[in-house]
Amino acid sequence: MTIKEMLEQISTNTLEKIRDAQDTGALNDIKVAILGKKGELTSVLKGMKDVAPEERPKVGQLVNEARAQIEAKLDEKLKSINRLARAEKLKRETIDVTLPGKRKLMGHRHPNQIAVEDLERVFIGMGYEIVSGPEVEYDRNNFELLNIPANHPAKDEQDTFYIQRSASGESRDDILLRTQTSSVQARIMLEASDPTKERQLPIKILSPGRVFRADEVDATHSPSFHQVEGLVIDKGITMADLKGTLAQFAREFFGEKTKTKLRPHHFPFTEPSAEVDITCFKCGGKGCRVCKGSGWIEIRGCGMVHPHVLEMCGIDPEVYSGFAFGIGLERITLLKYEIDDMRLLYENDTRFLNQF
Ligand code: 2NL
Repeated sequence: MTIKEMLEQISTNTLEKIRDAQDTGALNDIKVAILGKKGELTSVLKGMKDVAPEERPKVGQLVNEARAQIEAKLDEKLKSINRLARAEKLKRETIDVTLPGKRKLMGHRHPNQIAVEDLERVFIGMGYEIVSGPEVEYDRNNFELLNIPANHPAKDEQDTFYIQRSASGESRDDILLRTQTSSVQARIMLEASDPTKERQLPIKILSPGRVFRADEVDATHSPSFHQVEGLVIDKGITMADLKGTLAQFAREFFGEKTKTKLRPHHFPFTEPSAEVDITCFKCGGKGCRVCKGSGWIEIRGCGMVHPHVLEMCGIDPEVYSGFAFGIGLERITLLKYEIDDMRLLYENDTRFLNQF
């Protein structure tokens, strides 16, 4: 066989193989077998030494032509394989944009959360700082510093959850679940009266948070509920500041026409103390179901911080005075949404929760 015939045969065979190749792997095998270092075409070139010198340029040209033709066909086939693969991939990934979408279930704020954020917004507007503290507290922060003495009924085990550290065999009665967020206020007062601490007087804080009482569950009680307490301490704070603050809060939270009244009361941590009533936001004071016919709604207690409390927290009552107030969050939520059973707030029945 002449070199020319050999070249023709290699070309014909190779082009056939290229045509039949199914994937890029097969194409690569062909490339190596023909054009590679030990490939068929390469070995033809190596046989050039046996060709007559005057024939060599002609044969060389034929080899180069065959090579160029094979390379071109390889390239063309590679492109067509890739084109096909791409078309198939696109077909697999087709999205039918006319299909109906899957509705995502969205969560939303719990009515208690809506109420606490509304409350916070009003007090932030009046310059208050929102603070928090631990739910597990020392007796000292929860009771002692707030003028609630050892024999006070609130400290009874029937009312307060005590934490027993029995793992070490040790039993102590000075760690408890806080019964009021005043424990946070006590911590802040201690901090502000310590000259080594960054926080100093005056104080203007709001402490929303979870509190605990050993109560049986019913329509108005739960062993765990939420309180929002406020505390302001500065030079020259009076009962007028307290009344003005609560009146402004009531107008912003319950409506512009809401009136506020203070009724004398007693708390161990304030002197004087009062309970806060507002005109019913539902009937405006005429008497209805929400206010049980009285025209007034009690929204909880307040007072001037007891001088003894200030003193125990390191603040001189001769220089500073302050007021404090406490609001039961659930009570506000129930009133605002006219819900008549507190248990609904904790049962997480979505038929109830979805209404807010
Ligand atoms: C209520 C209403 C109240 C306070 C909380 C308070 C906090 C400090 C000092 C003095 Cl640090 N008072 N908080 C005052 C009055 C009422 O909560 O009905 N509590 C049983």
